[in-house]
Amino acid sequence: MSEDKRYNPSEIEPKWQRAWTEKKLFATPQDSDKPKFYYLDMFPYPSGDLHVGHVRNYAIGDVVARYRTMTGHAVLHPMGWDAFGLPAENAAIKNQVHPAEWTDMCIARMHEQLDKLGISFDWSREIATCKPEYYRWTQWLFLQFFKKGLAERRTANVNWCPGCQTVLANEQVKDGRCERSGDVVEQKPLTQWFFKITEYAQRLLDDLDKLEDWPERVKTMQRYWIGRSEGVTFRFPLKDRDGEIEVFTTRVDTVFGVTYMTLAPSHALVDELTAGTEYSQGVQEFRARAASQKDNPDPPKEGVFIGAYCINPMTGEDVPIWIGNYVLSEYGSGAVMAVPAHDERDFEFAKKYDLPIKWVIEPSPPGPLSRAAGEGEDSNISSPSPAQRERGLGGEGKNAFTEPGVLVASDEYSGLDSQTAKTKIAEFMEERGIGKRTINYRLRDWCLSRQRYWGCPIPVIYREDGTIEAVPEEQLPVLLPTDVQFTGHGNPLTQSESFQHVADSEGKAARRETDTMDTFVDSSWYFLRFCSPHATSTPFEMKDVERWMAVDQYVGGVEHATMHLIYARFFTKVLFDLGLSPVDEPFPRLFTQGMVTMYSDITGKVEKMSKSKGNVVALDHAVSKWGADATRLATLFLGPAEQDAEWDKESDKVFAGPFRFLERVHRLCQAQPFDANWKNSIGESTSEADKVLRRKTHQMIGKVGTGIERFSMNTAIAAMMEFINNLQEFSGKVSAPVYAEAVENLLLCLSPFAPHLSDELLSQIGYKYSAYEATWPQADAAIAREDEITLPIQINGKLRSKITVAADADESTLRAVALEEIASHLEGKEPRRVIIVPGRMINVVI
Ligand code: ANZ
Repeated sequence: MSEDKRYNPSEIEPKWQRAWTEKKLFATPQDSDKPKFYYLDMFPYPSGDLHVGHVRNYAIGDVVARYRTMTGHAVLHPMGWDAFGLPAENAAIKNQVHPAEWTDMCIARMHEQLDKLGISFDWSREIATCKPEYYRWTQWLFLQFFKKGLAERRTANVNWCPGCQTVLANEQVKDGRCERSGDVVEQKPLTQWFFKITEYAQRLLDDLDKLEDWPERVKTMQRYWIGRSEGVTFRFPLKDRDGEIEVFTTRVDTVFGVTYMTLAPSHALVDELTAGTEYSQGVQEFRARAASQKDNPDPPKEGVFIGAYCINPMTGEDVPIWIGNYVLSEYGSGAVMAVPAHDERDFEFAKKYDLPIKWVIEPSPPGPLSRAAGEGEDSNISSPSPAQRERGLGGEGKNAFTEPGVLVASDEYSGLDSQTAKTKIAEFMEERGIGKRTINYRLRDWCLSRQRYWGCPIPVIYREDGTIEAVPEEQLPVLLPTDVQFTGHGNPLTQSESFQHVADSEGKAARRETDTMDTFVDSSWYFLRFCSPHATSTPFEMKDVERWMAVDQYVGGVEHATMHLIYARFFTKVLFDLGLSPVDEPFPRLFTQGMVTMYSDITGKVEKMSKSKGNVVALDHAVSKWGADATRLATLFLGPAEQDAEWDKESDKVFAGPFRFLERVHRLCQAQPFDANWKNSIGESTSEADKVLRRKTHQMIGKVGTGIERFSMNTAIAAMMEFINNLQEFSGKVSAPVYAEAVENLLLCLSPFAPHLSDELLSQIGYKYSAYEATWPQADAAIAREDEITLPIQINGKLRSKITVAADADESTLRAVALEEIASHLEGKEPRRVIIVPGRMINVVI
């Protein structure tokens, strides 16, 4: 073969990329009658350099988008940038370059790299959340929430770095210290903005059932995050003073076993109850200690007595009040009626501080139901073990008994089962007006304000009297000022005079809000903006969102299972209620792809590919050495897309196979002269070789299509790799039309994976257009059907032999042929059983 006929991606690829761009090939079809398909990758933060881990994500998306286009869909496949956020601001502090400039640089870099990969993005729809034309509408949407009462200001504790004089995000706190300055981080109450997502908790939970095409584990994570629990809220009056403590409990049946009360350290009553007492000092010390453990998800349970008592409304008993580090200030009412006999946390706490433990629930005696179940696994609950009896009687158990059971030592409720007692006690409390049944959610309102520069300014002002005024819509966007310094101290926006000093609607001096929004706000509506990226009088136009929403396939990392995917669902529901969105669920079909990992010399472990771990194979390097097509293929061939995949440390090994495969495609597609007229003459092909190659061709088409639809890109590629062996085997042995059918279909099937090479070779066989404009080939089932199949024969589960039979052979034929084949193993005996798994195998039991 002459030199110039070698596969040379560096020549082919830029040529086709130019051709596609010139032709605007990937422009979204606007007024097409075709069914729409909106494919969306979670848009990235523009961090600058892409590596092969990123390539995998975009390559998966590109395969699906190209495939859907070829199967007759009008595809929307946009790309944009989640461009506000901390890294740009940190870069500004470090390098004294404005975050906007820095971000633009990174975006340009990443755009260029994605172009080198030949991804079919419609770049005319590119958006960046940090641009005024985008954040103007983020502000507008905030105002709609504000007007609906869904955005409000209240006090909340934030991470405060005394050194930097600034609020830190959780991810900036490492082991209780500021990641940048190393100062110990404090908890400081500050006024913050919240979106009232808790008002949507029940709908967010219920509608998970509608999302049939979501991975079950993502739904489970959302259910847990929302965390619905049913219980009773009621009050313990304070002893010897006015006031009461409200508690939320899911186990009101244990109320006769309360032996102390535990408040969150920051509970509003704590200061009031300890002011001026000897306990005040201890409380302060305890709070400081608890704050320093904030990052420990499961610190040892600790607390202090605060010198006050309340009264159990059901027993009239005095209950000592403690504060404890395991009580969350933000859940329920921030107070727990402690029942150490029946709650593990309370038990651990009571043991530590020698507090009384009172047993009020005993395991149920075996009832008719549990007897019917016989030796079921629940038997230890229904029939008490000696240890459980001992607990029930003497309270000497080593653990809490946390199951429901039968009440003891509970006045007139003794003898009732937990469920009945819960209802009766709740009814009693409701009648007396001391409590009521409530539903609680773990989900918290979304704190959206950040004391940072590089985010979307919150469009409100404060009048002199402290009241809030929304910035009039026609004055949007509230632009980020440029007269600021990035020193790392405080929020730069508070230094800008021009930004802060404004006039209110009456012309009086007012002050502008200097908080900006959490970047999750920006990413909660970008999928709508992609439908109308250039709208200037609305965030997006109804006709466009009606055309494109919902997203037909959303793809991203499972790390977004909760925050982003809950916030975006919440936003969509609010917009639906406001009449702004035609759908109330944005992403009916979700796929979570795995990460690419690689051994890191720095940590000595296999880790997610990342610059900081020094285990990165850069996209630029990969493309310049192996070409875009081989790079795409290499990342897709790593394994099932939903699973993490390890990149070999000897990186060239990963590329070599896919590259050789493409070389063979390049060579073999030119091995026989191409018969451009094959469709008309193929019916005449009759030779055995013709028949076999045609069958392989149609089998390959089928496998590639199903592979793509199941996100099983590696099996689709494997099918083509296998097919190239067939092509080699049959080249020169089959008729021209059959070879042409094989070549043309291989190139079309390959085109979503290796679009440059496919278009190059298709052009050589006379295509005047791109594979992207062609129709996806149809697998003909009749041609694909095997004449004969080979079945393994097992004897007692061990592989012993194989038979080749007609593909449609019936069971009795299979049985006869199989038994004859293994006659020597049978030694004249009749087999006990013959199990035939059609099309798969035969198992003989002897
Ligand atoms: C008494 C009790 C007795 C409880 C018992 C449990 C078992 P979920 O299911 O997560 O909603 N609790 C209430 N508020 C709390 C807070 N702010 N921080 C920590 N724990 C809190 O849990 C509800 C249970 O968690 C409540 O029921 C309360 O303890 C505790 F044998 O009340 B329970």
